[in-house]
Amino acid sequence: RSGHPLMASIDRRTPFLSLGDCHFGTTINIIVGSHVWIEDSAVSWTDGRVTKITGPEAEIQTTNGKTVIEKLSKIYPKDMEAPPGGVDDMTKLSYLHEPGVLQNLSARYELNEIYTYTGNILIAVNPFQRLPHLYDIHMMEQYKGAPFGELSPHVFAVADVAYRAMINEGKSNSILVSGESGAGKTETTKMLMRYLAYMGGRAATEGRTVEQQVLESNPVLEAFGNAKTVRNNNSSRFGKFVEIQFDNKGRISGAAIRTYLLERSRVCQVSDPERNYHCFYLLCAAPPEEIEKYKLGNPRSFHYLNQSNCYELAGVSDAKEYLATRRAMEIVGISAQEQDAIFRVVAAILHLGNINFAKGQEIDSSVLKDEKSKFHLKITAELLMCDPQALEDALCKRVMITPEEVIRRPLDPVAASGSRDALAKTVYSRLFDWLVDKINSSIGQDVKSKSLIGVLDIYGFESFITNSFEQFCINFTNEKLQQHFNQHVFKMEQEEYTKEEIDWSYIEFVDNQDVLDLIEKKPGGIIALLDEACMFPKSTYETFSQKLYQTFKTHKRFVKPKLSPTDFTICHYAGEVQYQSEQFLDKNKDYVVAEHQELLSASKCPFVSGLFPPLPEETSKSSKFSSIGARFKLQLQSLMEILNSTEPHYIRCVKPNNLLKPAIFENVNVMQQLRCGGVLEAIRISCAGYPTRRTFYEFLHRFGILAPEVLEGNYDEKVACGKILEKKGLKGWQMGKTKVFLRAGQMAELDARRAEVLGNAAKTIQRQIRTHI
Ligand code: AOV
Ligand code: MG
Repeated sequence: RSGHPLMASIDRRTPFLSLGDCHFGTTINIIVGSHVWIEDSAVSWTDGRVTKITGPEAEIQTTNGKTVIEKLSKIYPKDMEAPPGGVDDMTKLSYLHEPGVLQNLSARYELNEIYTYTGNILIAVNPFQRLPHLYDIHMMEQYKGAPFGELSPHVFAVADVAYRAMINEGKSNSILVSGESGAGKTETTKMLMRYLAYMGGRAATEGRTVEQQVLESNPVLEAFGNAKTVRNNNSSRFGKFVEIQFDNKGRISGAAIRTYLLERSRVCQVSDPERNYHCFYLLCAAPPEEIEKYKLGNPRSFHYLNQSNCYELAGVSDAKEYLATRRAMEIVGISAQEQDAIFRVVAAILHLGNINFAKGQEIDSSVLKDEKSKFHLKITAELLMCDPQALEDALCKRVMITPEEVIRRPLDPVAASGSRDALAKTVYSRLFDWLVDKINSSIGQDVKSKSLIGVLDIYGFESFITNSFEQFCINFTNEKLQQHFNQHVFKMEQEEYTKEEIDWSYIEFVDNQDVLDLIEKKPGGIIALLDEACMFPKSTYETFSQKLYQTFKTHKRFVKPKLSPTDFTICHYAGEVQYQSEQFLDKNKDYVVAEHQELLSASKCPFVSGLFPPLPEETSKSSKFSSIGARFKLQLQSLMEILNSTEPHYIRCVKPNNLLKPAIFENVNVMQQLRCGGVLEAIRISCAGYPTRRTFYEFLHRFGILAPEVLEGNYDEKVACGKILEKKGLKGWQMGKTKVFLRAGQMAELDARRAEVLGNAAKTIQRQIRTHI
C-alpha cells in the first residue's frame, strides 16, 4: 500500500515476517548449497544447508541433524560472513531478518556483550550477574562526550546523548525504559541516573547534594514499593517517572518523582513463593531494641507474611538492608522522628493483620476472636496512637446515616476481616505516597529549569493465567507507551521524509489507536463503563461483563471468550490477554471507609493523622466513589504530555530466560519480547526506509575524500554529493532538500572505502617520510 495515511492500520495478526523482504534491495536467491535459517518451534530458528529444491519447496539439512522440507518463501539466507561475535548495531547486519537479529543478540550475549543498538534504540539483555567494570567511574569517563556509536553500545551512551542534546539544544529529553518483569528496567534506570548525576553533579562536597538525594531515593522507594515475585526477586510494584531538572550550566538543580499505581493487594495477600513488600522483612530483621519497641519478632508469626513460605532472598541480608534503608532515608531528608513513625506504621500493619474475628452474639456481628487478637489490637492501637475501642469499632461496625437517625450496623466476621484488610491497604498506600511527596519536597523542584531529563521505569506488558484490574491498567500503560514509540519511530521518520520532500512509499505499521479507544474512550470505553458500573449500586461483575459484551460485540480488539461467562479478552499490540472481571468493580473503587478516616485523623501521632487529613465538608459524609481507573488514565495523559514535549530515547530490556540465571539465552522467549516491544517493527521500518541521513555539508566533509575531483569541480553541494554516490556505484539513496538519505548498510560501505583511501594515504605519507629520511 502506498500513498498517504501516516498511520495506516493493519490487523495485528498479520504475520510479522515481512522483515524477510528486506535485504537492502538485493534479491537473495536460494540455491542448492545455500546456508539458510528456517523456523523451528523449539529454538525459534535453526540453521542448515539447502540440499534440494523442488518447485516452491526446498529440502534442508539442519546443523542439528534433521532433514526438513520448507517453503522457499519461509527460508531466510544466513550470512556466513557475519562476524562470529556479532555486530553492535542491528542495522549493520547484511541480512536484516528475525533469525539474523536473534543470532546477533545471542552471539553477543555469549561474550557478555549485553548491549546492542538498533539504530537509536538500545537493546539491553539482562546478564543476571554483576559485570565488573561495566559501570564503574572509568567507564563513565569514557562515555562522557563520546560521539554516539563510537564506543560499544551502553546505557551511558544513551544518557550521554540525552544530556548533550539537552545542553546543546536546550531541549528536554526523556529516556523510556521498557521490558517485561525482571528484564532489567529498574537496574538500567539506576545506571542512567548515576550517569546523569555524574555529568550534572557538583564538585564533591560534604553533606547531601541534590544528585545524591536523587540517587538515594531509589533504595527508599524500593524498600517500600518492591517485592519478590515469581518473575523477579526485586520487582517494582509501581511505575516511576523521575524528572531530573538542570540549571543553565547543566548541573542538577532539582528533581520530581512521579509514581503510578502501587499494587495494594500485596499488603494483605501474598502467594507462595512471593513476598510482601521488602520493608516488612527488613523491619523484622532490625536491631533488637527496635524489635522490642515495635513488638515484632519472627516474620512467620504474621498473617500478612506467612501466607507465603518465602521469607528470605538469596544473597540479601534483610538486617543490612534495614540499616541501608535507614541511611538512605536520612540522605533524602527524612528525619529520625519521621523514620520512627514510618516504621511504627509498618509494624502496626503487621499487627493489624493478626487481628481475627469470630461471630458475635447479635446476628451478623463480630467480636475479636481470641486473646491473641485482643493483644494485637492493643499493640496496633498503641503503634498508631489511636483509641483501641475506636479501632475495634472501626473494624467491626459501620455507621449508617439515614435522614432520620444514625445507625451503627455490625459487620459479620468476613466483612470485618475485609474492613481490616482495607484499612491496612489504605494506610500502606498513604504511607507510600507520603514517602514520594517527602522525597520530592526535600530534593526540591527547580521551577525555573527549562531543561530536564525524564527517566521512565514502568511495568512491562503482563499476561498471566489470571489477569485482573492491575494487569488491565499495566497493559493500558503499555499500549500508551507503544503508541508513543510508534509515533516516534514511524511518524517522525515519515515526517522527516515528507519535510525533505523525498519519495517514500509509506510503509504500514501496527497502529494501536483502536485498542486505546476501546479502553479509554469517553464515553463508551471500558474504563467509562466500569465507572458507570461502580456508581450503580446494583451492578455486579456479571452485569458489567454483559455490558462489555453488548457494547463491543463487533469491536476488532475485543473478544468474548467462549468458555467463560464473565471473562473478556483484549487483543493488545503484544498479544491477547484474557481478563477476569470478578474484582474489577472493587479494585476500581477508591474510597477510604469513613470510620477509618475518622479513626486515624484523630491519632495522637501527628505523622499518622497527617496521612489522613480531614476531608472537605461535602465529601466527608457521602462516601463518594472515586475511580482508580479514571485517575490512572489522567495520570497517564499527563505523563504522555510531558513525554511529547521531550526528545525521547528508548531502551528495550530483554529477559534472556525465566530462571533468572546468567548465560542462558532462550531463543523463543527472547523473540517473543522483541516482537512485543516493537523492536522488530522498528528494524523493519528503518531498514525499509533510509536509516542514515547526513546534511550535504557533513556528507562532503566525510566522503569528499572519495572523489577529490568532485570537490574541486565547484559544484553545488547537493550535486557534489550525488556525484560521489554515483561514482561509488551505490543505488537506492535519495537526495532530500538539505540531506542525503542512505539505505541501510550504505554508510558502512562508504566508510569502508574511506578507510581504504585513508589507509593508502597514510602509507604514501609514510613512504614519503621514509624516502626523505
Ligand atoms: P525490572 O525492573 O525490569 O523488573 P530489574 O531491573 O529489577 O527488572 O532486574 C531484575 C534483576 O536482574 C536485578 O535484580 C538484577 O539481579 C538483574 N539485573 C538486571 N540488570 C542487570 C545488570 N545490568 N547487571 C547485573 N544484573 C542485572 V519489574 O520491576 O519486575 O518489571 O515490575
Ligand atoms: Mg523494576
